[in-house]
Amino acid sequence: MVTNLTAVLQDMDRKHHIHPFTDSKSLNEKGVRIITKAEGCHMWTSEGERVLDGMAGLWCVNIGYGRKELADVAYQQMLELPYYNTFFQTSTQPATELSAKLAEITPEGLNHVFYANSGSEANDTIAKMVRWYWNTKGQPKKKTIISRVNAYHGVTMAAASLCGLFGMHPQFDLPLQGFVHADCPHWYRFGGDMDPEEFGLQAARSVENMILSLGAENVGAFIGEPIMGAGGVLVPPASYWPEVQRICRKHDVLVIADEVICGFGRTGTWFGSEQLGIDPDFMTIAKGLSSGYQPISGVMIHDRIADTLVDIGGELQHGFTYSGHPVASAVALENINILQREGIVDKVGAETGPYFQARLRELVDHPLIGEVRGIGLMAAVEIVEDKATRKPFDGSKNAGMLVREEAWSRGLLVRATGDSMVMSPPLVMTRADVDELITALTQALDAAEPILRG
Ligand code: PXG
Repeated sequence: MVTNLTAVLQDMDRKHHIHPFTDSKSLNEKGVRIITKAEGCHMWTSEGERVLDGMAGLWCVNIGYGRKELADVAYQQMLELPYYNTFFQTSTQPATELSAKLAEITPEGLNHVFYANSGSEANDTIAKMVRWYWNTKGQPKKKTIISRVNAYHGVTMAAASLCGLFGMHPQFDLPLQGFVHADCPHWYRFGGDMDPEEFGLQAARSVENMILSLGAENVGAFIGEPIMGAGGVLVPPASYWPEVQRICRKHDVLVIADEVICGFGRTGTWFGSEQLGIDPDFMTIAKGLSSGYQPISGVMIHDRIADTLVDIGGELQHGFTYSGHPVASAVALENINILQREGIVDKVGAETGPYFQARLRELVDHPLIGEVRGIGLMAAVEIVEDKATRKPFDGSKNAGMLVREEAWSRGLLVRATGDSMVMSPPLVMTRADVDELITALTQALDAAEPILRG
C-alpha cells in the first residue's frame, strides 16, 4: 500500500527530479522509493520498510548511520564558522588539521592534500595535475593517461573519460583525447584456463604493451582502483599490482591509486594500496573520508611530486569554492577520529571482514553462483547459468535485477552490476548483521532460480 506521503513525494519527484544513472521514463512509471531515516546498518522507507543497507549508501557510509558526534561537530562548526575559503592566503582550523591527519594515516610519502567535493572532481584534478607535472618537468608530450576496461572513476569530462565502463561514453562523445584503456585483470571473466597469477602478469603486461605502443615519452600516468568497485568488485590476482607498479616506474609513468571506495578501511586496512602493493604518486580519496555525512574529497600527493609542483610549479590555476570546506573538513576529521578510536579498521581486517567473506563463500555451492570474490567488507557474487562454463544468463533475463528485487522484498539492499550482486556494507556491521545479509541473499537467490530457469 502506498501512503499519502509516499504518493505526494513520488508525484513531485516525477515532475521535477532528474536522477543520476536512471532512465527517467521508466522510473516515472514505477515511482521512487523514499528513504526517510537510518540507524547503524539499517534504513527505513516512507512505507515503513526496514532494510539492511548492504551498500553503505553508495559505498560510503563507513561508520554507519546515526552518529551523533558528526552531527554535533557540524552544528558547532556552522555556528562558529560555516564557510570560509582556502584561496587567498587563508585556511581554517578544520581544513588544516584534517590535512595533517590525512598525511598521518595515508601511506608513507603522501604528505600533501588538495581538496575537492567529489571523487569525480578529485580525479579531474589529478588529470590536470599530471599535465601540470609533466609541463613543469619540460616533457609536454607525456600526457596520455592509461586506465582500464571496467574501471569507474567518476562522471566529469576527464573522470568519465577514465572510466572503462564504455556505456558511459557515447551520450557525451567521450572519451576525450589522451585517455586509453588497458585490459581488466578479472581472472574469472577473462582468464580462461590460465593460472590466475600468470593471468595477473599478462593483464599487467597489457599496460606495458600500451605504454610501448604509445611511446613512453607520451604516457603521463596510469590510474587504477586497487580493487575495482562499480565494475563489480573485481579483485586482481596478487601478481598484478606489483608488476604494474614495476612497469610504471620503469617507464617513468606516474601511478594514481583511486581509493575512493577502497580507502578508509573498506578492505580491512586503511587503504587498499597497503594490501595490494601499490606505491602511488597520487591517491584519490572521497566517500569514506567523511562516511558520506558531508561531500568532501581529496587528492593525496606524494612528496616526490609535491616537491616539483610546490618548488617550481608556480601558482596553481585550479580550485573549488568549497575546497577544504570547514564544515565538511570538521566532519571528516571527526569521522577519522571515530574510525581510529573505535578500532573499526582493525576489526574489519581481523574479524568482521573475514567472517563476511567466509560466510559469502558458502554460496559457492549455490546452483546460481559462479564466483564469490572480495576482501574485507567489499564483495560480489556472480550469477551464471552454467557454473562449469561460466556462461551467463541471457541478458533479457536481467538476472541481477531480479535478485536485487527479491533481496529488497526480504529487507536487504544489494546492488546489481550486470549479473554480479555487489556488496559494501557499513564497516560497523556485526556478525548478526552479516548473518541477516547472508540469509536474505540466499533466500533471494533461491527464489530467483526457478524464475531464471523457467
Ligand atoms: N572513483 C571511484 C573508484 C568511485 O567508485 C568515483 C571515483 C566518483 O566519485 P563521485 O563522488 O564523483 O561520485 C567513484 C564513485 C555505483 C556507483 O553504482 C559508484 C560510484 C558512484 C556512483 C555510483 O556503484 N562511485
